[in-house]
Amino acid sequence: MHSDVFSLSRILPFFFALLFAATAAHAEDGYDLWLRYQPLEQGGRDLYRPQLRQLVIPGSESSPTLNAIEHELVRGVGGLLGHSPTVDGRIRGDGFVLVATPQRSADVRAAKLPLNALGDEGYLIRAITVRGYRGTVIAANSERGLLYGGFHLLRLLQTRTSLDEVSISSRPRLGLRLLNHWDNLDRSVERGYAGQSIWDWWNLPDLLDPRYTDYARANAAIGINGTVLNNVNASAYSLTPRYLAKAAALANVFRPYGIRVYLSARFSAPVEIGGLKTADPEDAGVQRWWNTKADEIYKLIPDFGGFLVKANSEGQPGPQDYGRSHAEGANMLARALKPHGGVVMWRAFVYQQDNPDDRAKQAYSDFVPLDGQFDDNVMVQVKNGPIDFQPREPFHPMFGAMPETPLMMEFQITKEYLGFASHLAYLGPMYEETLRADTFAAGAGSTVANVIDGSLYGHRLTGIAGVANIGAARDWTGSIFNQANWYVFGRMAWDPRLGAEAIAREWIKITFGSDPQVLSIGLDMMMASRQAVVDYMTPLGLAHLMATGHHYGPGPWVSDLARPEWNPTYYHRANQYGIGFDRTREGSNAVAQYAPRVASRFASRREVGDDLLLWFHHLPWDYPMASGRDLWQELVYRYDRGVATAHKLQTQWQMLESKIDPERFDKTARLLAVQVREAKWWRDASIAYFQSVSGRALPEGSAKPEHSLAYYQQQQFPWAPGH
Ligand code: BDP
Repeated sequence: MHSDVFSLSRILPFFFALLFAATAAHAEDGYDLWLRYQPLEQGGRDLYRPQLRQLVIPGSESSPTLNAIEHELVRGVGGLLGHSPTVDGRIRGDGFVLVATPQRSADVRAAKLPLNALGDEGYLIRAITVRGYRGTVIAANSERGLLYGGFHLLRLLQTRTSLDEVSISSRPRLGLRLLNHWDNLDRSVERGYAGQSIWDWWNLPDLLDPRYTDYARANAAIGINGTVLNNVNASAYSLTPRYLAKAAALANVFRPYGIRVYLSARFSAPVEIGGLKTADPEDAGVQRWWNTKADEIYKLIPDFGGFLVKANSEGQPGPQDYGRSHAEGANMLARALKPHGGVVMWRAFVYQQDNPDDRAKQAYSDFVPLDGQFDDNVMVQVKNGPIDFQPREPFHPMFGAMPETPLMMEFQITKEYLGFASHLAYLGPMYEETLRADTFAAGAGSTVANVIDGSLYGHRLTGIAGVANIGAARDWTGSIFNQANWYVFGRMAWDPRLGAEAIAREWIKITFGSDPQVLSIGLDMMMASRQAVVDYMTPLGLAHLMATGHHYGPGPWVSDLARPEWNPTYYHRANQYGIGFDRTREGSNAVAQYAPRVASRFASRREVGDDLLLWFHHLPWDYPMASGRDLWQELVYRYDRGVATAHKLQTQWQMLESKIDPERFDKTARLLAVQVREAKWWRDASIAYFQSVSGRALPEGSAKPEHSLAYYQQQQFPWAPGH
């Protein structure tokens, strides 16, 4: 008897361990993002265990934020090291982690740490000796700073960075680091490819999906501090009491994680839900309506962040409907928010139906003359490039051109024009390319990053927004690799000078573990991926060649849409003689919107570089390229290269089969197969079309498109997502 019980008690732990291993393996479906906290390999655990024995977070019982930090550290350290630290009120020995502001801890005060320069979101992490005991301190001026520091500590473990002599001090370079959700109240997501909206509007505020908390954790971990809940093509209903109560419920979940809620405001809301006859910003009744609305919002959401507005753009209402300027419209809303500390983020994505000028020039033409006219709680939110989130665009000429106005960056994280959720396209290099571009607006070194971080023109308000790629899909973003785009956005929002490659390394280690082969191959794949998409969709500076409306797949032949600038043919301008959009002085002169140094580079065929060549120049098919090929051959070469890289991504991934858990490996492998198929489709359809225009023979060795041009033109995708 006794021995039976004995053996059972010996076997049981193994049984549970097995069960746990099985569920843990199954649980690798991507839900945990960068909060996986899977056990480190033995060496890592042995390394950190003595350093992470005890957690001391004074005040955690009374502060929701400190409580969240404590939970996260217990869970994170516990998962990574296989045993949780004890939670104590005071330091009892070596291996403590003290997390505190000076207000909360005499030990932090006594250490006289250099906290002044950290602002209210920065933190430091240091090795420290307190009363003879050795440990680590995370200190900050605010609890939010501690939160970011806590997540940084976990990141150190996840990336196997030593804590010996650790000395880190970090603060964000940008004030507003926001996600923009283009989510509708019916749970559809404009340009969303990862399922329905995660906001279950109907059941809010009564049901609070645990996902909301995990969303907040994931964002806080990468430093995101705000979220615009609803689509820029906004419904006025978001501002009704019923929907404000729902937004308030989300704000309550997010608050401990330092995340504020913002809303997209529909300019005509006073008419649509307020019963007014006009939304004219100069009308006293309209101003009053917005003032009252702001008071109502702040009663429900005391830390409400403000409004994001798409006005007089693609059919949205706006101040120009009443003969008023963007500044007059923005200021009216800003005045309503001002007493509460809120901001207006006014989007610059405008182009006019009746304006025959180059679309790439229109936002600049509309906004730059308004510089100096915006109230001090208005920011103008500008897309990275002058057209629309294309696989590659030059930086938007507004950056640097409005010294009096704080400009916010708007990146797209969701891949509307880069293969939806299925293609692997790591966007870090694209963000980096824009942020590091030198506008020369105030001399050399006037990078886009320096414009948006306020340093170039001394702005206090600074920010960046990313159009989210998040949906109700189990893995949040439709693929594991898409998670990296959310991740890199957050990390660059914190510090726009961080490099895409360094962030990719970090993400791979956190996501797949520390195997060197996974790291080197994964890195190679990620860093090659965006250029591959450029190559097989829009090489050499071409843009907007996607099919109409849903933007799924190629449509370079489309030329019959109502507005000229909706047609791909408007952008590539190919004919029997050549291809490209002449934006030099002889053409639309869009180059003149850039500072002279940049303008002359872009205007020069030789200096502009192959990557933006056809964005700025219309050239003959036999134009001699630097490669020795002519333009036609180079175009085909790039399409081929893109397809070849897609194949390579697939082969490289196969090499990692034994090193990645089955569920994540398999899904990624299947998506890479889609990418190969669609890359070839893009290449074949585009070449078939451009060949029909150029009349040129394919270069030797380049395969004929699989189908006729007519075949590609007939493809229809009425149910493509996101539209
Ligand atoms: C375009 C999208 C469209 C958005 C618009 C915008 O196709 O769905 O509403 O941008 O940014 O990229 O407002």
